[in-house]
Amino acid sequence: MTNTSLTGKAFPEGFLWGGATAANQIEGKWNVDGKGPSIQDVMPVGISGAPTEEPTQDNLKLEAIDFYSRYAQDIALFAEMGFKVFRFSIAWSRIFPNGDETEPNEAGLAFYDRVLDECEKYGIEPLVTISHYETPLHLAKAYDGWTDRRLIGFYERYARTLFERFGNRVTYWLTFNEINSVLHAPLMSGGIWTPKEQLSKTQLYQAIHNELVASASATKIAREVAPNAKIGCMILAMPTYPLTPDPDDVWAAKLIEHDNYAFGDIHVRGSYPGYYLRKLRELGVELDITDEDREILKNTVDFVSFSYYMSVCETADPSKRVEGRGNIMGGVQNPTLEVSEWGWSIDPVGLRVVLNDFWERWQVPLFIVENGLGAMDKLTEVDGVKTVEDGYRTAYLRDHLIQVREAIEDGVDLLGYTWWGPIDLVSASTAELSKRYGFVYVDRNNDGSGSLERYRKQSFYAYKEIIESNGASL
Ligand code: BGP
Repeated sequence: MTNTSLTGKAFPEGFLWGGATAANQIEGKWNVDGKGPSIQDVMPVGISGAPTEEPTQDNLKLEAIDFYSRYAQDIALFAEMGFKVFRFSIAWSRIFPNGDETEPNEAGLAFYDRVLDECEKYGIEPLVTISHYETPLHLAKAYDGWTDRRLIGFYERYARTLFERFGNRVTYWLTFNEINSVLHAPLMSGGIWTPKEQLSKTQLYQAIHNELVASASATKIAREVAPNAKIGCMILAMPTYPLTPDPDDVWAAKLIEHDNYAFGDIHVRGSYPGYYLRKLRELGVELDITDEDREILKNTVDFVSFSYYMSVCETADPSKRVEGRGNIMGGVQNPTLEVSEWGWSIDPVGLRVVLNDFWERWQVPLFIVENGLGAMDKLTEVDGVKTVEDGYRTAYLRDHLIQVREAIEDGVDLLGYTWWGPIDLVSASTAELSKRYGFVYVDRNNDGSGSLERYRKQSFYAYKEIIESNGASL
């Protein structure tokens, strides 16, 4: 059901419209200017297969879309669409190539100064993710990633370096991308080298604890060295509906929601909720939590950000389970929804549900920092100009934004919306280029061929118009 009564209503003044990316999916130049390898450089098939020992040429992320060389041109395209905000991540291994050094790599820092120069040129607000699935490879191999609490110290040094260097230029920061995804993708999300099947629950939940402490510690450091910074956590949001009205299905769905809510609860409230402690007890997990950890966790966030692509269902009845495909965590297929070419359910109303749930639960400003449609695009020519006729992408964008406007009308305090990814990039879960999200087409293919030229798709003009009217044209 779409409430059309809001047609023509603009979004709040100052609403931050823009797009979101991650270093490993756009930058390329994986070993240039002192950058060390990250886990992504050995994940040629994303999370759909095992990592390689060393970076291999078939890994599209090594060159990605070469944003490292073309950032000025790309940011100019974002400015042309009218972006107010650009979300990008800093590659940890550009700043600390191995992750455990004591001195940062100046050439890495200088690159992000150049990116910020371009943003400032157009009055685009940067939104910086400190860690987006890019743990330095050395930390994964030598420490088993976040299972080792020494990573807290390495991350603190990295975060402090960023706040000191960029704190006067960047207001909005996210500590970890989709922090809850570590439950499902321990290597990509937690830099954990031990294969998922061999990882014990204690190792996994200790890694989560270590990340949560590191996140809160970054907030504490920011308060000291960059007092104007606003720090947010970032959650993979995937509302879980009961498959049927059977109360057992309702409770099964609630348990999945708890798994994800826990990360927001801890970031916003500063301590572990009762349902989470119960889960740890039932799993027989005893965590190493110090008194100092408990104090650090009290450094709570200024806002909650999240990605939203889809919803799922859950059932307590194994005979009714039909597994759907989806963004990292998947779930039971919702029989009422259409799916994308990659099998992800398309559910604009689910975005309104998430916005209302999160707002009611946490009462801190929210930020939609990812939402988008991955599709097979066909480059074509209209009036002699190369473009993509991607009405399906514009429809997805509009349908979701209409629900966002409804949620704002419901009273949700929302800072902004960044589309994932405004320019074609390498996908995270499958490491391919044919899964295109962009308003800008990049001529590069799964086999690595292509000129890297950029072309405006038709959705480019649609988003431009939406931004220009501050949403009133929806
Ligand atoms: C999120 C990640 C992104 C991004 C997006 C789309 O989980 O934060 O990095 O890639 O999903 O997923 P994919 O690239 O697998 O299509």
